[in-house]
Amino acid sequence: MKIDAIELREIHLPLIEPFEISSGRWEVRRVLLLRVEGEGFEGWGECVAAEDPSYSPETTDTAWAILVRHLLPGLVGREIMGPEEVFRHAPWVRGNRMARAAVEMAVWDLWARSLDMPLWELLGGSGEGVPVGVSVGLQDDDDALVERIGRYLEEGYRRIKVKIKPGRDVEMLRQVRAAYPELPLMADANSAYSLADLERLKALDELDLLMIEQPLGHEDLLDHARLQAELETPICLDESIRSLDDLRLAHHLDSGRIVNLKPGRVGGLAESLRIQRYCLAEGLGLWCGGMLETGIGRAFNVALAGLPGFTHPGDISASRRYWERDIVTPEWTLDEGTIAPHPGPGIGVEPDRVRIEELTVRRHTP
Ligand code: OSB
Ligand code: MG
Repeated sequence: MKIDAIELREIHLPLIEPFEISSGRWEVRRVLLLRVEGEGFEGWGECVAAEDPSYSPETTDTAWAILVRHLLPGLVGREIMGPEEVFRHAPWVRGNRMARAAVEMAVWDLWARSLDMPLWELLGGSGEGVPVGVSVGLQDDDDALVERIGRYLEEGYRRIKVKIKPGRDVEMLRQVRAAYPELPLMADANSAYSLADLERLKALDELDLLMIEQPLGHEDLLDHARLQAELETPICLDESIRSLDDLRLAHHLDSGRIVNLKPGRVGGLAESLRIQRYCLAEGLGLWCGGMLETGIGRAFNVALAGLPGFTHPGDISASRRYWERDIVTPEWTLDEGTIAPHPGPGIGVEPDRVRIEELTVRRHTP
């Protein structure tokens, strides 16, 4: 297929409420959206980079620069054999996986639409609803957290992830556990600890958590291995896994036993599929994470999470958990704790062009 046109834009979309983690705080998402055209079809992608480098070194602005200067030039007019080789013209571009993923995923959508096939089917999924959980940001106090969790459980979410940081961890989780003894519960530290906190981290073992996500440094696989050897609770890696190569090393070291897979973090769906197959073959736990995506990015997560090997509910929540109004129709909704991919071609949801236009703050057409 020949890529006939590309349009990159930045939109600003305020979250319903601020989302706070140990390393940062989100209030308004500055999201890059990509629209690609080919053979009379259209595909959409979303860049998950955040406003500041508190989760990953990439940001909305670095992704914009890499896309405009290095990834998009040379793409329009190019004949491609499939989404996995969309960057054949730029094999020398290193890292910057969130920027790459935005293009790669837009081309997956385009490809699926040109085949008149849903993306989940193209990836090999069943189209069934995927079990989902919710990730709860740091709250002002423990009562607010317990109350908030109760509301999400009423909505049907099947697993609760709580953000933790030093001083807001063991005691706080004890309160949650006391209020909900049977709850499938886990904690995400976003790299807030070091091995100097070993005793505190070991105290988490008593809380019957499904897993502890990314307790240590965002690149520190060695200390994660040392920690995993001391803990009963499985460690789940998020920030540390930027590629299948990272995962192979983590597995070799036994740095963790579960992977939070975010397609944006690893450069797109092709690398996500490699990681999914590896986890399946090696018996590692796997689930699909989130980056507070709009309904466009969410569609890719829903399609991915339906593949074999996904062992836990994902951080894939309904549109209304994040936005007053999403930028796709229909919005993503929960059905008995699951979210189902739509049967239509590609990502199965339609971007709301009028609204996206209103939210646009800059655009670029290579
Ligand atoms: O660590 O998984 C994380 C959001 C932004 C950055 C990092 C993380 C998160 C989440 C939210 O936990 C997941 C979601 O609901 O999209
Ligand atoms: Mg995480």
